[in-house]
Amino acid sequence: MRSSRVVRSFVLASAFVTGLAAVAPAGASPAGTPKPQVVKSAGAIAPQVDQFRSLLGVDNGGAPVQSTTGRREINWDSVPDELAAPNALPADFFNATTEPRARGVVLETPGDYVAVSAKTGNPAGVPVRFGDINPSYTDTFRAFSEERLFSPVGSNVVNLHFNVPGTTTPAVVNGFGAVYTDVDKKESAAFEYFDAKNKSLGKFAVPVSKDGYSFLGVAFPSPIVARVKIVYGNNKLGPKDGKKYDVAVMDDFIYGEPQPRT
Ligand SMILES: [Ca+2]
Ligand SMILES: [Ca+2]
Repeated sequence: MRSSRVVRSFVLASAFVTGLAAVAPAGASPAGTPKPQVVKSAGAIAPQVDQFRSLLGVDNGGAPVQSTTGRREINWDSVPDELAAPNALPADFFNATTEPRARGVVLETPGDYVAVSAKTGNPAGVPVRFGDINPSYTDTFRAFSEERLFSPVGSNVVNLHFNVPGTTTPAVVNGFGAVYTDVDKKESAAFEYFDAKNKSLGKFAVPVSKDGYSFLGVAFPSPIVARVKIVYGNNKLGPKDGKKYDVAVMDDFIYGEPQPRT
């Protein structure tokens, strides 16, 4: 049960969020789940991305240092060419023990592997924005931060697990949000949040933005998220984006500071 003080804080925070941007009521949380704040936007998403950053707190960077507050981010742009498309990105690339890769994230897919897209001027001449998988993607997808994007290959699902940065100690976070590019169909892209007992905390659809950007961020009142199941469009990368298939990929990930599970 929430105290009245906590409820009041939440109402005030919700008003703050509503005053700035498009905010949807969660709606999708199972009964008994702490009610999250949902920040989402399509098109010109930069204000909502910054709003979600503010909700989570200061950027703690990529050092193997524990903090009880703040957030971490991954924008994929510093991944070296040899670990970018057409090659796999190691699932634990951002769970290293040293700075700047100690960000407490492990990325698993039921498909073949996870990948970041190639960068302009790469020595092997690999097309940018996953044009190596389908040439049309270079035109279809847009980068929000610098040009590397992220996607699973061989599946349209990624399971994101959190560790205490720099360690293999399982962790929980108070929120996760991310940028998508080219979500064409309603509810074809979504995040589902799970607690440490693998109980769903709710599933939230990413807003549609054809040929553009979408942002969805969900922040819970305390660190309870152990896993986020991310669904990318309604098909894995490969077919041309069109009436039948909606392929979508992601750019920046923003999440609460991973905390040891209690
Ligand atoms: Ca990027
Ligand atoms: Ca699409």
